[in-house]
Amino acid sequence: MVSDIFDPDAWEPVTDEFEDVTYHRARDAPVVRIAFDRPEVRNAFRPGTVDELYAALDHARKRADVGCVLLTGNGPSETDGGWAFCAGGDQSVRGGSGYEYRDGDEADEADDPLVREAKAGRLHVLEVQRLIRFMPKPVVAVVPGWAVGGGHSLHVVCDLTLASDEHAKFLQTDPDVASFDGGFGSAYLAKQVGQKKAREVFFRGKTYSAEEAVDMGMANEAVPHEELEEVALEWAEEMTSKSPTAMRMLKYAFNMTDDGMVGQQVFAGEATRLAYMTEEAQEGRDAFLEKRDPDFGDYPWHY
Ligand code: S0N
Repeated sequence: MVSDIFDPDAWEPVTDEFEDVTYHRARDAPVVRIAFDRPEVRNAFRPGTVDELYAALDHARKRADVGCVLLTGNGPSETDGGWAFCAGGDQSVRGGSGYEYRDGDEADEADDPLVREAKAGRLHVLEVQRLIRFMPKPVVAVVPGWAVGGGHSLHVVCDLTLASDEHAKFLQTDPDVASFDGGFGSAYLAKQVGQKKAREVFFRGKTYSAEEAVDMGMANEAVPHEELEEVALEWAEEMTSKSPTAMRMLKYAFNMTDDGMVGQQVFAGEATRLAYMTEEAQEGRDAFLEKRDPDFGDYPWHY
């Protein structure tokens, strides 16, 4: 069972190799669904979860036939019926300097001690945040239950958030467990909800309903729980019907104002890709290869 509200007829597995994450592709649309699959711990992530999440997201990033990613959490928990998007870092594997691989997983089994050392105590969910941020296609957080701590930060960094009106709950516990997301989780949240509200989220640790999250501007819409995945797929189909180039340029344009030189670099990289597609750029390449001076005389100085 993936999730009570998952429609198996709409999706096919991309891989069954993962342990903590499920990864599906829509049968009839260029859309993928990536889900935390640890409902018994409210989809908290351990290092292996983050590795799998990164691998799935990076696969989706590179696929030219994928235009939208739905990021969600499977559920409900078989133990108590609770729903979660993600409850952040798994506190049971938190060591002295970060989250640790345990129980004979990949890092423990690595032959190379340098690899083992490099993998100990990492905070690599931040690499996942950057992947979502810089992915050239929209990522939608589909929130069926708790979005807490590092799970809250993940929904914040996603392009859109769709929430279950019944079970979605938004909570920042970072300072309760002596953790702090000083990047997108807090500063970018403040861009979405304003400084006072963002400080309240972290400093008071209140729980917000889906409706409150929408009112605050950190979620886009709340829909009936049973319809959550159906609506998410509709949103994805709508977005993937649009121009891929325009969508990519828009996402990077929205990012650029907050992302400094890196934002400029990412946006400019796409501008370079577009420029490479022109005859003018090809004249530059051909002149070099043909060992002659380039002739740009035919190309206009647009205004
Ligand atoms: C999610 C909560 C509010 C749900 O409460 P509820 O519904 O009453 O269920 P519980 O009975 O509490 O939980 C059910 C079972 O799930 C286990 N569990 C839940 N969350 C976690 C977790 N995070 N780690 C491990 N186990 C978890 C419960 O223990 C319970 O299992 P049993 O029954 O066996 O005890 C509530 O559970 C809650 O508050 N959870 C903790 C939320 C939390 O504090 N998360 C960590 C916050 N910090 C981070 O995520 C840091 C992330 C990070 O890596 C980072 C690093 C650097 C910079 C930034 C970040 C960042 O992204 O923030």
